[in-house]
Amino acid sequence: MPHRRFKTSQPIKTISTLPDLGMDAKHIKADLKSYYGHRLGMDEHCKSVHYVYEALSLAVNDRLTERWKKTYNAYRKEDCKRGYYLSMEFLMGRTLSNAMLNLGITDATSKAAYDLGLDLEELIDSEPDAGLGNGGLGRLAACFIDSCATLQLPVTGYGLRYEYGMFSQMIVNGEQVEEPDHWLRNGNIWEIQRLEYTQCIKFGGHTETHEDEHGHKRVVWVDTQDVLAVPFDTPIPGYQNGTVNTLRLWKATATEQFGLQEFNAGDYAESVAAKNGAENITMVLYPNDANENGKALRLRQQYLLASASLQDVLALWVGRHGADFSQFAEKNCFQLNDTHPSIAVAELMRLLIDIHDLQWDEAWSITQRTMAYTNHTLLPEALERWSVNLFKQLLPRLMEIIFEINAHFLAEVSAHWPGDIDRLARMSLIEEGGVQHVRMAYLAIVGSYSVNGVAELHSKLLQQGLFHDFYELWPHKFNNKTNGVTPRRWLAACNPELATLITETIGEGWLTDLTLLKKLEAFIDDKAFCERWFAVQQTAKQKLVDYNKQELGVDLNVNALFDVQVKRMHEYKRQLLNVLHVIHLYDRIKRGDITNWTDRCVLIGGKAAPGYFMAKKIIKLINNVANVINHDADVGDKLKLIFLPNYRVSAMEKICPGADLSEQISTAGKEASGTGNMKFMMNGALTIGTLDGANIEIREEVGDDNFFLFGLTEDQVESLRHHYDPVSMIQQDEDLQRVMNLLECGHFNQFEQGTFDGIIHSLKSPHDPWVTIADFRSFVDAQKRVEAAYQDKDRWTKMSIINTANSGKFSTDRTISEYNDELWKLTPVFVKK
Ligand code: 26W
Repeated sequence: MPHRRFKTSQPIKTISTLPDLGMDAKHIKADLKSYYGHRLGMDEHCKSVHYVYEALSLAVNDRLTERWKKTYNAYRKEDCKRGYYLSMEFLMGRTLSNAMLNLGITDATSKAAYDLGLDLEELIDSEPDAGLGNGGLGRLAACFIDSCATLQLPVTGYGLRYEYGMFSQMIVNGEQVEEPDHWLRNGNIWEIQRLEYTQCIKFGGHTETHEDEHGHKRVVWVDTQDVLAVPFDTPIPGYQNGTVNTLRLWKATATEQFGLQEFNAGDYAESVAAKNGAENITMVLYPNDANENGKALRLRQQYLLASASLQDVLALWVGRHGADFSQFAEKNCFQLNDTHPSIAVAELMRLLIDIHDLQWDEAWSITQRTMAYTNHTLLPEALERWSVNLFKQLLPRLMEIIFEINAHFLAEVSAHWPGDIDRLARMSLIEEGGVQHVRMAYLAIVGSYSVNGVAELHSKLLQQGLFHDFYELWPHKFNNKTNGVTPRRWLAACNPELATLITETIGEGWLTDLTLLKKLEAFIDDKAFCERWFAVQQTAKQKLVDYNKQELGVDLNVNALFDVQVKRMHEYKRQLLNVLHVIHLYDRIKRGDITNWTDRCVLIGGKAAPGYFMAKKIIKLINNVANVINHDADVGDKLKLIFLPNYRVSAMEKICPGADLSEQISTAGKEASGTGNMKFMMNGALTIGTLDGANIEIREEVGDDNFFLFGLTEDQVESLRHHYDPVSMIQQDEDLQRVMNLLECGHFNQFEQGTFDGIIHSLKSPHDPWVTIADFRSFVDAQKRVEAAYQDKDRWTKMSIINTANSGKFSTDRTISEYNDELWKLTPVFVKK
């Protein structure tokens, strides 16, 4: 029993009455000083920015906490339906500036800081990123919970509190070197440990079956090695609306019993070491993006998340409704962020049957009415499959339940398609052949009432391809929810100058109804407005120049076209195509083909999974090409190539306001949606892109004239595969031939012979899945259209305005409203401010 309770409620009432905190500069300043001096024990001898950051954050956090309690009580009082977003990743980034914005105290805090002689920007920049995610999927989860709070929906995020987040990336001799990201080193003032909600998680052991007094079969899971899951809560404020929701992250710790065997055997040290085994579960985020690797530790992580979260929700339910689960499905829903938490389907069955005494059919009906699954990728290598042997060993009871779900499911398939043996094998939750595997995506589909993709094209391809059999069986389950990004972080907080210009032009209100940005279109012929827009863009570019100078010591020309590609390094995203184009521009300079030249800075950033050899080679290539180009006197300001190390959320906040051109150049059909594309568009960058993911919808919104389209369509890519001949394409294109010659003659690796052979080979292979060479000519032509547009400043500015004006669809407020209207059906709860 970790927490003792009071005998009467009297002292609780007395100590819990608090006056509302002041939201003005005076009160914030007083609290900041008090925290600095009293809580942190600092005085004039302290030279560290960190303590001031901490004092300010504590002051801001107090203002979140008082709203947090009101929200919690409002939800309790309403007894409303609740939503839970289950995700292995929440890529939150920094908290302070977003908290100030959403509380509406940015100006007051700036004034407080100014009065105290503090540089607020410096304090904000001293906060480490909470990098508890890989990329798009993790950041989407963070944007989603921001929108849920802004829409006042009672949604809790459940995830894992990794001790080490996404590794930090260093570049040494052009190569990626990974360093552990100990983001909690200096503590984390935003979280509260909630020991009283600790859950116990079972692993290993075996099951025993017996009959209970009613003659029902009962299974008990025994001889387990238990681990505790301790929750840490972070407040998630809505935009100036009094709502503060919760992100609950679980940390694994050892039970008292853990290592007891060793202890009793007299081996104290071994027993302490055994505790590490438990704590290791949430030690580190797996840095694989779109590549499953079947490691037991990851399955443990997934189970800990699912089990702890479901037990937590069930405890809340039982506390209120006792053993009556008849309304559970009407009052609760779970959104599974990809298959990573999909073991929750089997775990909910286990908890309802083994712990809460429900019968199979009732438990299954509840499960199928509460779970919903979002798919985030079509890449086959990303689809999670766990070996049945591993499953049996680690989670024997869950394996039994999955087999039983499968038996019921296959009976349904047989009834639908009698005698269709092939289909049974195709659809089974268990993949046969050599080693048996559990197909986690199929478990998620079978156990859910909804299956969605994250952009129109992606959802269509799921139905026609990957999940076609399931679509035929249950067409009603399938739907699309095009992604978005939160405009609070990705416009108002990261680009305050642009936000101010927008508000001065179209008034307030757009930040919570982003479609209002459309009103900006009325001003595209207003000369004064266009000039201001241009000036704001130039200021943002200058900031990016300063950032590059400070971080990398490089000088960029603010008048050059800033051409940016930042995202995880992956062959399908085709950073290589970008490099081929850069080499082509370099070649043009070298051969004197520079009439009407447009100066260009190409910025590329992103992390490669540590075990992804080819992605790491591409980083090396970018750095080597950059080294040659940036040191060539003939090139000068005409062309620069920069690799931005350690790309992360806080870096994107500096990068996206200053970009002119957004590179969204994946092989058509491979990028499920993309969300970086939306951040750039919202900030007025123009897109050069393929007909892939949400690019298609971006182009629909801005119109063909305001989007630089190139490349094969998804259909064309698929039919090309049968007769793809990159070598002859190279022969037929003189520019491309010259680019390949430069690569092949070792121009970029003079002292590292053969280091890019793998890259060259993959580009020239008729089996290259990403058909990079096939899109080269079309890409170069589109880049020429970009240059022509950029040379006409007035035209470019108009296009930029049109992009921002039409980005309204890509707010996660729209996405979440669709999830809620069509799937969750939660009622907003207004919290008294
Ligand atoms: C098991 C290893 C693993 C890890 C991460 C497999 C798959 C993933 C994710 C699905 C990768 C991911 O982040 N996908 C991205 O999700 C974004 C949000 O929906 C989309 O915008 C991106 O297009 C998609 O690549």
